[in-house]
Amino acid sequence: MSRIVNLGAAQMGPIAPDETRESCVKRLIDMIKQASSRGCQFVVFPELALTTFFPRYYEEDITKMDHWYETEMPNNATRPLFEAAAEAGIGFYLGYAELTPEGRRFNTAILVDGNGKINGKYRKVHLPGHSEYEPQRPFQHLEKRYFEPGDLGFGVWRQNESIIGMAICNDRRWPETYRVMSLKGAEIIVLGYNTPDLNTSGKEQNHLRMFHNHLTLQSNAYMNGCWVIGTAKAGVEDGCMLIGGSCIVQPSGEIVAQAATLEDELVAFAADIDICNMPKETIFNFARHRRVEHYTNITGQTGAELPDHLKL
Ligand code: CDT
Repeated sequence: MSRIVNLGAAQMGPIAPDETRESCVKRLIDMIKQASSRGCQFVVFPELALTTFFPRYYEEDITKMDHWYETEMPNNATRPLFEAAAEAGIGFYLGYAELTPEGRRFNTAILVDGNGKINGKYRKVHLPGHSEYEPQRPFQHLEKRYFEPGDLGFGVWRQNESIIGMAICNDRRWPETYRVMSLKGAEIIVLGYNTPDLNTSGKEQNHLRMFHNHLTLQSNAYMNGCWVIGTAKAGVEDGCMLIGGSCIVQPSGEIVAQAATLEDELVAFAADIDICNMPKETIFNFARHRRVEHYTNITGQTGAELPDHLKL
């Protein structure tokens, strides 16, 4: 059997701090049009795709950052994206900063179906960085200041004849992220990212940043028998270099499509979702092989702890 879904990773180049939502949305719509001409049915945009990566800026009074957040979705600025995607029959993943009516702040992604309806919402669980100003850093990474940890868990949704799960950026470095969704039947796990590279040259210099990016996506695709899409915001954004390397990974762990630039760029692949079945029924047949009695540390503790017999 084969169940083909045409997938796209729609990488964005940098977003300047003064770039408007309308301008970002226009860039996203341009990529939806490309996706349509290439037959895509589902497209993944980056984390915080409507603004610059504002957690690099310190502000004492958090409410002075409110203009970076969306208070409703869709809103006047983003509605044209929903309409353009619906017209093309394309579903999408979109990352943005969410400010709730109660004043709660989350790093959020939504799953929108091919009719322009929000089908699912995810709020980033693993928030990297710090909450106070750290003068030794060339760039701040204040996600712990501007967001609370997500409160929705790792959901999965039926869309495009597949089961899709969402994560955001740093979540991709944690195997629990993928395993929880896989245990809920995920076949495609999608995420956007903003990953700084510590130079400002406009070139990716620390090869480990890219190696670890792909290592996490590829190894977890393999170990969970699922498709994984990772989509970057890339290039030099307000002086801060962000890695690219957006890609689509098949359940073997191999990359089947990868961005070549650090700019707005769509990569696409006709994915057979049924190839998830082979690993899920054999080597990674969870029901047959997992031994949960030996996994209690994973949910019972956060930090590493020596077992009693090794404590001095
Ligand atoms: N956006 C995001 O989660 N970025 C992190 C970088 C953390 S470096 C302080 C990442 O894991 O790519």
